[in-house]
Amino acid sequence: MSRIAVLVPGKMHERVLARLKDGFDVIEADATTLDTETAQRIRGVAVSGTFNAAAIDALPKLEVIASFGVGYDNVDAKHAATKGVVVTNTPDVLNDEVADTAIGLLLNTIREFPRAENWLRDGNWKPGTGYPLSRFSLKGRHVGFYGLGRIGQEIARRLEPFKVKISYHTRSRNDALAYDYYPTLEGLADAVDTMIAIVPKTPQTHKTVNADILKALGPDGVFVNVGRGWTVDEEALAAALSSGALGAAGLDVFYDEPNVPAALMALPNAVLTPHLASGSVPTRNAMADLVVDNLLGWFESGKPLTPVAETPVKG
Ligand code: A2R
Repeated sequence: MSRIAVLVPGKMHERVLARLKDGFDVIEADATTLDTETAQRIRGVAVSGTFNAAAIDALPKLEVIASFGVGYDNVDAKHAATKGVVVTNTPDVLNDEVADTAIGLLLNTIREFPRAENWLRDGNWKPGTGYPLSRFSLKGRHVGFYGLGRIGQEIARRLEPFKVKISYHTRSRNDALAYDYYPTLEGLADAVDTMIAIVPKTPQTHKTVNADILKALGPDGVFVNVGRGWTVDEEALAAALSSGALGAAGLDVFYDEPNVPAALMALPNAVLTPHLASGSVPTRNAMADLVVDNLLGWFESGKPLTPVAETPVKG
């Protein structure tokens, strides 16, 4: 019996490729450049980059797209749904890693550990000298979450022992949570001095962290983003950090990755990391396994493990 053909367009985690090659006929190519016969054979896709409507339309027998990562804004899940094509992502297996990263980034931003290390490595630590005291402390802060889903709640749980006050803004209140709820992002920004953004990239979240929100956080305010750069007006952020309207920022995600604006690069009060929140070997392996297990689940029993909200079947 011939094997099911699975397309892998673009770069993909080695473990996904190795496991897929055990059970599937793996074709590494772009969907829109395939010859008709090959395109007709493809029933599954494993992708970690973009898979748009044109790519979906190029594969008439497509049943499932397994996307690597929890954010699946790079896949046209709505279009897939209109064609009965299942889309899966890799939620939950990365929650702990991203939450750990968020706490590290928050502390690095507030206590300036990366700058202090550079200062030491540059040979500045001499008898009688010391790295300047950090302007800010985490102690006593009021942390507002913009987004409090799977990852946000893990970050919040980790923050509780730090004895900070925690509040949040989401579209709907979560009655299971004891934190203060703010129905608007503006209201949250007015109330808190520290904001952690962990919302998906959607039309509604575009550049919502703007000059007004940053100004509301204030000169002692700290902004951390581990969700998507799409959510932030980066020009306004750089201006606020530069003028002192905002105290400091820790950013793992950017609007146009891997292009980080020069204005942000030049700022001493910004801690910048290259979208590494889930980037450990164990966590990326777990994400890779979930990509493959979603494809196996679909083709073996018609049940993907983690279909996205738009998808026509439930797991
Ligand atoms: O709005 P709600 O009640 O659906 O809460 C979700 C919130 N959220 C928003 N909050 C305010 N305004 C919006 N327009 C909006 N859209 C979504 O973001 C929920 O609290 C949170 C998303 O949580 P999850 O769907 O569980 O996602 P997870 O696994 O925490 O990952 C978040 C994002 C990914 O989509 C990637 O972009 C990134 O983190 O790695």
